[in-house]
Amino acid sequence: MKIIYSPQHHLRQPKTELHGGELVTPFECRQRVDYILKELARRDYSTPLPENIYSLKPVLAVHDKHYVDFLSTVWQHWCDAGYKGEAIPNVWPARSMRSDIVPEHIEGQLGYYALASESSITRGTWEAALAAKDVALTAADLLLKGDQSAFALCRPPGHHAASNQFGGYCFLNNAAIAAQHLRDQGAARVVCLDVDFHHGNGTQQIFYQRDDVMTISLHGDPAHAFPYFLGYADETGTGKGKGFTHNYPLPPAADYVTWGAALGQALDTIQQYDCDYLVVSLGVDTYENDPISFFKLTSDDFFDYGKRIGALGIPTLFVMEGGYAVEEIGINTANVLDGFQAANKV
Ligand code: Q9C
Ligand code: ZN
Repeated sequence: MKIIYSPQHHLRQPKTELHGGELVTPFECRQRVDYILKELARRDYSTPLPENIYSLKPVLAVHDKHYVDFLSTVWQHWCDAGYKGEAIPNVWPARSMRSDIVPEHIEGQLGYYALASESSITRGTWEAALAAKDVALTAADLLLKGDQSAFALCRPPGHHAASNQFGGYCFLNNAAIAAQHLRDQGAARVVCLDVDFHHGNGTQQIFYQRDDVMTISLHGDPAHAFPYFLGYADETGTGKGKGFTHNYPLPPAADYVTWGAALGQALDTIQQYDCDYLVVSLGVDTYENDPISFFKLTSDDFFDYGKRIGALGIPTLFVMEGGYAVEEIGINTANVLDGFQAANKV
């Protein structure tokens, strides 16, 4: 399995994350990628390939043009407004107000395009997000050329990014951009399987009305976990997309017995759908020692579920999402990829 990676992820280096009423050092940090690369190098993986550069066309196939314009200029506008800190949203078009207006002031725009406040925007955020989408598209092109699998080591992650909102450390939805690219290059059906601890709200929203891209997410019950306002079991799609969204909200302290049973149902559903490609939003924040999550998967469990995904025999694109137990992130990620390949060898 080839690895695609861009050093440009270093351009995203926020100093702050609003967490528990404090500005802390962000959980989503550059060291995450360093640890993954280190572990992959220690195992049998070839040197990561650099990303090709793509236009904005595949981005605009899933994201709103005004949102993309906002992301590409927000840091400049924030600085122009005279603010000295990182760009953190602090007001939203909440239920009691209007959501049909995009304010002119950057503070208002920031709230309009944000779905949460933890993802401080800084210089370089947009450039890093662009590179992450190039990583995902380069890896998707490997599948289109016939590779059975590829790993897009994206950072920043993407699955919380909706068609016109950022948040949850995500700006461009790398997995959705890749899935749409696979469709546009000829695939009839694609499945996005999200195994990150958090609900893949962005990916779900982007494909909610469609039957050509199925989205499945296993995650901490949103009654108890971010993003709180999406990811419930009764969200199943709308219009012709009805029945093509699947959610498995799981309770606090869920271990591999519980999580693995939900995965089994998800894998059955995937088998019945007859897709050309599988895009796995690979977050390893389901790990028992993750600092912001509440599942109890062990490092061995990651190998086991990688094997089960591999046993499907579907060409698979792994796209990196979350995982914040930084020192173990490499082992857990590589275990999934190793498991996948072990299944594909037999
Ligand atoms: N301040 C991904 O895993 N809220 N995003 C966390 C700690 C946001 C997670 C609470 C979590 C976002 C890609
Ligand atoms: Zn996550």
